Amino acid sequence: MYNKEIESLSIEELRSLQSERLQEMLQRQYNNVPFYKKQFDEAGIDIKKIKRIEDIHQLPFTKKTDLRDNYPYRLSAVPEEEFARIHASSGTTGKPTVVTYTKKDLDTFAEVVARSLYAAGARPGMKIHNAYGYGLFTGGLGVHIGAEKLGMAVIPVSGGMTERQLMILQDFKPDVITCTPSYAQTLAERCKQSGIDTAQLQVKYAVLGAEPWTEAVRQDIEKGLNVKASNIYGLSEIIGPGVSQEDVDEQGTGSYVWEDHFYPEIVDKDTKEPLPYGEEGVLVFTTLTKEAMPFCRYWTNDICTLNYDPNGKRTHVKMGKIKGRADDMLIIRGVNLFHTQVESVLTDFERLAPQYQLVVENNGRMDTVLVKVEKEEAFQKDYNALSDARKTELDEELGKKLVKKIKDNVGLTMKVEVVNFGDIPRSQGGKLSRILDLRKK
Ligand code: DLL
Repeated sequence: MYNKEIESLSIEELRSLQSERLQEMLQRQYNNVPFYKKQFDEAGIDIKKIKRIEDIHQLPFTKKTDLRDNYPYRLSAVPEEEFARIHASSGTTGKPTVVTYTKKDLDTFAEVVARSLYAAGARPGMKIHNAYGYGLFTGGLGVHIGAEKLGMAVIPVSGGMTERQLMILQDFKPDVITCTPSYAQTLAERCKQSGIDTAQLQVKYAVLGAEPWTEAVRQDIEKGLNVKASNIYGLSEIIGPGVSQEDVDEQGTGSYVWEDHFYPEIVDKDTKEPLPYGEEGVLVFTTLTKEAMPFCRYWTNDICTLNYDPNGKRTHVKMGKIKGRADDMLIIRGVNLFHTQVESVLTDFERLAPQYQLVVENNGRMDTVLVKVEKEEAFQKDYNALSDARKTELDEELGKKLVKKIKDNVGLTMKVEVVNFGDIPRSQGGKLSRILDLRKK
């Protein structure tokens, strides 16, 4: 463990620390941010009465629209002279959401990322290939400061320019790589195409996040890059990467939320009531220590579960993989659909690669989903040598199996088109959208 004392606090100790920190945080919000003062006053909340973290459910939520309405700095709880860093996440429309940090916030950021990298297998003295974008995005610089704090050498590659990434992977000999899972897939594929034997690379661990991914993609990357891959989660509003992290020895059991800094809740997306561990809902975070931009019950819109793992190395709660964002959920003929549900189904198809796209259309009567999925590279070579009739037969056979498996697992009948290897868009360095929605808005 990177910070054994904190990472193995007893639950009682954690709750008591969280309660103390919650009170301080509420004071900071109430005294320094007119928006929160008004919000608490209007809701008739006396923050002095919120003494225990268990009382947090009485407090109002904060949403992304509150950040937009208070653009750029009006949710900051410190004078602008105390800002030490400003990041922003690019909104798809309009202005970005701006997040501010004090010097102490940057120390916290470095601490939680250092813990995360350690849990992912990284150790002091190792080298990390950081392919997250440097700039307003929190990924690049966030991982950077955490890796330095852990005592690693950072190779600040940033995203894109894949040829150069391959050269660095071979020549600079990083032990750890960090990027989005979709870009790790791109890198694995390009290594293969360039004849790079990944067994000869020094890289052993991949720390992947910033977008949803499933076991199907994990297997693809672990095989393709010859690494152990773990999940890193975070969002700019809460700090950036390093809000939670999967331990590389506990793969598939969820990611530890660094609860001494970020208090997680799962709430029902409609009733907004808190849900018990194990139930799926919207993830909500309260920042317990942030100075420049503290958040109370921030509605992330990410859908997942929280679970306490009695066999885990740490005492902090774990969050399951993100199924998707509530605003990215498709509603197809009354059925809720996340693209990760289709991705999960792809694990058992040896001849298919987890490179896919969901094309959503409306045929005038109803919404339809076409799953375009690629053939696996090796299978593609055998396939190319076949007669046209046999090709059609194989495509149909694979398509039929997949339609059935999707129907069984997701509850929807979708059309499937098995396309050639390389036909689906790849990540060029950052987050990749797997959905092409052609319905008229
Ligand atoms: O993506 C921070 C980050 C950088 C996390 C690098 C991990 C690694 P934003 O751009 O603000 O911040 O986007 C945050 O991305 O609400 C989720 O919807 C999604 N997301 C982040 N990590 C994961 C993950 C960064 N591991 C939004 N799994 C979040 C699934 C993720 N979704």
